[in-house]
Amino acid sequence: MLIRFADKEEKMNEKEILKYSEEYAKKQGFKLNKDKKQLDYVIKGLKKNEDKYGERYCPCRVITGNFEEDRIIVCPCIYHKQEIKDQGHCLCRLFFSKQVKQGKTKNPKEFCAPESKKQIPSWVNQKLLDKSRKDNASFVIDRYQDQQPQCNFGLSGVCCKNCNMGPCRMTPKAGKGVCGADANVIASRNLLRTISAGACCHVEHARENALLLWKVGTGKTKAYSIKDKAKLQAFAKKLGKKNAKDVALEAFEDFRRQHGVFHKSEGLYLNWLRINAPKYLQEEWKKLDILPENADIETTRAQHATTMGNDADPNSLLLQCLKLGLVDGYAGLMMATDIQDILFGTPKLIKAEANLGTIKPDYINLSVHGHIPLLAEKVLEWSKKLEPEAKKAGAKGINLVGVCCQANEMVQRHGIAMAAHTMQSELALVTGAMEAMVVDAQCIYPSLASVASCYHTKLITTMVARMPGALHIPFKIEDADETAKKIVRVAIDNFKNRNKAKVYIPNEKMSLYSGFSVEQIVDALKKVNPKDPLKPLIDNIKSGNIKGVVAVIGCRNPKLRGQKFSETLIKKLLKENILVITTGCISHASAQEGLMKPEAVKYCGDKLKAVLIAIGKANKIGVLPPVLHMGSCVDNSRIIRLVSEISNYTKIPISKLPIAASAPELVTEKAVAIGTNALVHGITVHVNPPLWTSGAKLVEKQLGNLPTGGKMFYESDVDEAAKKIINIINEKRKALKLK
Ligand code: BF8
Repeated sequence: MLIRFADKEEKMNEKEILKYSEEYAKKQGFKLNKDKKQLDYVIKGLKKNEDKYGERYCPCRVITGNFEEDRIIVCPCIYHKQEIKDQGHCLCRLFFSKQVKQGKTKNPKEFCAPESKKQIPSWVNQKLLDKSRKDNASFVIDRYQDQQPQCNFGLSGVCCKNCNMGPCRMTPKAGKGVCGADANVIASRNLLRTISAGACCHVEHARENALLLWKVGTGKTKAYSIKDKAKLQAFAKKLGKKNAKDVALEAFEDFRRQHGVFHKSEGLYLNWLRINAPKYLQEEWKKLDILPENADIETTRAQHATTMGNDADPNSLLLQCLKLGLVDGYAGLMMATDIQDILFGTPKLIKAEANLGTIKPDYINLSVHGHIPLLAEKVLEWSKKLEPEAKKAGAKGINLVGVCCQANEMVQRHGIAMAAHTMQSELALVTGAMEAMVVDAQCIYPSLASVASCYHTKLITTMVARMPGALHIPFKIEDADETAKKIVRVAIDNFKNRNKAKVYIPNEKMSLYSGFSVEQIVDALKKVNPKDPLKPLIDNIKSGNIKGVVAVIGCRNPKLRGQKFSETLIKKLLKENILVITTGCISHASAQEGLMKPEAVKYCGDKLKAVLIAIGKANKIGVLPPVLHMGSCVDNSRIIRLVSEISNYTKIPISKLPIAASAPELVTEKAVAIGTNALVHGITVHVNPPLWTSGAKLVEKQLGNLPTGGKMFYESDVDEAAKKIINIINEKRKALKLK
């Protein structure tokens, strides 16, 4: 029997609701939220729901309109006691545990379902947002608001539609799905599917690169060449091969090895893992039986295992998650990065600019958005070659800019401006000054075609991306030059259609340094110690001048709304003398905040500041930026390579090093796969907003203490997140007997 907030049928006014809440809290040994603003927000929400639905439904949860389904969320809802036990307060923050010290005041709309479209992230230019609404251009923040409140079963990970007896969702009344799967089975199956989907994106990316390397190596294309011959030779040596073609064939081996049928004598698992991962970890993974046979077979097995009636053991499913983390890390991320470096050059220190202000009023603006740089590299080449045509069309030239991870790829090798992260991709079109946007794969909002139609912009899809209303130009390696030329000409021809009255480019841009590949970091350290470059880094970590290293990576998430969560977290870490490395959309966020330029040293503690000045001086750039840009999301492999090198050098396992990772605004399945890759290496990973596991306690517990030493934790309060990460670093230092 549910406890009803009020046993009487008559309606209550806000004062009465508050009084009932107080009495209930007292009776249960809870306390009410001491933040009057937050409290008032929830009380008003309860009253509003009572007026609208006849019941005081929890204002932060989804209401279906069917009382039989919704009765569990009549305040105080079925979840509140467990939530208070787990996190010190209920979801709406109406009731708190007496033991919990209430943290810093939050805007109530940060935790409760928002109703207002007025509240926008701090990084959104208000004028541009107003313009998007005036122009009827759809925008991610508005769509997010329209989705509120989001489904609570989905949020807690306890719904399943893997078969047509469902969809099923776990409730106190029905703790098992029709097939008998419980919350832990459902959540771990869902998680494995998520990681597998994310890994597929990176594996496809790596495969495209391997195909290009093979075509270059066999002379099937003249459009591309090998830019980093030394890196190719190094990989050829590691693989016992001599040339690009054979290196590519070894890469392909990682997509088809089948024990007893297709495998070479040198190993039964991924070549890219065998030649790159620390040996002690390969032994540990072997014992856990999670070494992947080949990328395709493991993703197929994950699909198979998670269908109804196969693997129903959460522990077994979580081990498969770790295996898929290895697939993602080696047959995806690392292979993609390595081959890109071989083909397009290994990044070196380079200066550039970020944010929407890099779109230029008098130029033909062309943006490359997506992830796989094969076509973008060619578009860059042709945008330079066709400059005279652009001038003939009346423009000052062609301004090529990058969006999302394609920006990270193009900035680290060529200094191309990072105009927008994924959540700003629509705003780049709302400027009214974008002649064309070419998209290839991943993180491309399906809304872009409709936004482009509000302006003169041509949206061009290639590779896997497709959208009704977009111009689709297929990409083939053999036709890369023709395709790129065609795309640049679409942009040039479209310049005449720009409506000047519809142009608004925000005056927001920031300088940054990029290009911190592991090779560049080692080169910079060589200026300090030419014979033993890693030594100065290790010595500074040992002495505490650098207290630790934290990778702050991943996406921008509309759930974070008004907060500058990532930027604040980074500043808090820098203050504690923790060096920050970054990739993905958080690189855009860091750059826009000015954290990837030398002046950001002002946010650092004195010890870290001194190290950055010393390395900067030795490299003649004054001061090294405190947030090192290591590239796109596939370049998270550079982070793994860096920590592996530190581990090999110090002979300390990665799980014991004073390092951590944070995905403070995680969005995509890819990001979950990347996080799993960090976990399988023994790294502690902070995730926010929480993934869909809160309804599956066993899964959450296991993720917090994995057999690889990796630990995942959620924290949505930025002060607490910083505190917890700093504690992790301090504990690891203590265990190593470092000051
Ligand atoms: O792959 S950080 S929103 S762009 S998934 Fe996507 Fe997330 Fe951005 Fe790069 Ni990574």
